[in-house]
Amino acid sequence: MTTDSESLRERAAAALLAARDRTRLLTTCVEDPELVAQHSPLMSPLVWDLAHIGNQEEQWLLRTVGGRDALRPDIDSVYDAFEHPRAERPTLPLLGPAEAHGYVAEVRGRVLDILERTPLHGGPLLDSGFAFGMIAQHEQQHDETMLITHQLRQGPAVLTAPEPPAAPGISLPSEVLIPGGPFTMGTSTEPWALDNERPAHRREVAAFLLDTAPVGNGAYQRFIEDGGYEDPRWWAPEGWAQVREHRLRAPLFWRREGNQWLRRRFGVTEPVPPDEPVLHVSWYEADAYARWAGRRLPTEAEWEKAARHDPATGRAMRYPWGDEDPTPVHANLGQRHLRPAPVGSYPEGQSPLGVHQLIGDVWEWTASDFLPYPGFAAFPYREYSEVFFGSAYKVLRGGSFAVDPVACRGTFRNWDLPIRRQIFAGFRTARDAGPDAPSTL
Ligand code: AVJ
Ligand code: FE
Repeated sequence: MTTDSESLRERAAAALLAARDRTRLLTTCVEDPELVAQHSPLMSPLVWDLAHIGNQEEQWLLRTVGGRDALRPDIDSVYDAFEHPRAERPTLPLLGPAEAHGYVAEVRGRVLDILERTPLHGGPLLDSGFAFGMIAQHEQQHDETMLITHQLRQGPAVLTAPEPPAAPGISLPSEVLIPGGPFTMGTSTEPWALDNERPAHRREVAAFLLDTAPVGNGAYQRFIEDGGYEDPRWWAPEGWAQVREHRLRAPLFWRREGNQWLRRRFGVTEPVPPDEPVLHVSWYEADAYARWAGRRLPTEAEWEKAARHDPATGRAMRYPWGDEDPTPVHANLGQRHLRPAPVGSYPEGQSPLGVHQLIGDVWEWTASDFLPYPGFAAFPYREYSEVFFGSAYKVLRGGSFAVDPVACRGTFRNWDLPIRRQIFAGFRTARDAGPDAPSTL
């Protein structure tokens, strides 16, 4: 990556523009009443996300980086995610759709002017245009959140996208051996990496076997058909309690009709495709499936070693395929498609050891709690990551079809509560390799 300041500026401007194009799509494809409505108590009204995107941009880029006077300090509190849980956001004095669109456009106009005039060095917020990259990632993360809201929304389809590529008809081995030995986890050099991805540090990982691809719907159906949701042996106690309380028997959005499973996907009901990674399962469902299969979820360190460690050089790469930014041949990212791609669809995205689809398609639940790396320092604000550290949240890795490349890399960490099912999450499983397995180094 070049660090020439004009190209950094172009990169920042392009990232902001791409995020805004997507935000506009997600907030103009429905009528105004649908923007203001709350489609699920788990989500904000779309119009809250829209103005929250602008408010974060105002706070960080206009006020902090640009040193300009505040534009709408009166609305900071309404769009503070910590002051107001999602369920209560519809009752707040929100900007209406037209006002919210006008507000984000006004902020953006000033921010592009600031980007032109600001040196992209001289401190951690400015270096390599970090603050601009952080805000582009923030907007893209809310775009994914808004896409989840669209998936929860009732009514006919409003979003369309081309189908993902068909998988080449080659059969893959079911699992891949990842040799034991140390690797470098996290990063101290990726310019737009967020605080929780830092710093780079060595980790010892024992040899293990990892599924070549995420668990597919067909395999998950065998768990269901084998009585997986009726047998407490497979479930963590809290997971079993959730199964009982909500009478769970399949992933969210699935419905049984006769002897077929159907699912609703962005307003369309269709048969569940067996070769596609399973989606909309909680951490508890992933954990139960793995136990039923005689396996376990990979730890976060195992996942990252599989995704980044190059056994030929001993070096940690940015992505499974190398250091090159993702392109459409590498991974299903960026909402180009409105679904995960069949297993085996991205041979060019595989890791040196032959693990497929680590990046894109579905977020992958890991066994790990969301914890800071040794040497972690909150930056630029504690509420991005630090306040979430602890045992309440589980880490997800790899990004989904709904994640933009700007917010996806081998080091990127996402987290959520283990009960959550509306997010675009699936999983893959692992097992220990045992004492005779090979080791690097
Ligand atoms: C990293 C996806 C868990 O959406 O809650 C958005 C990202 N942080 N605004 C979230 C985020 C502040 C965050 N996740
Ligand atoms: Fe936010």
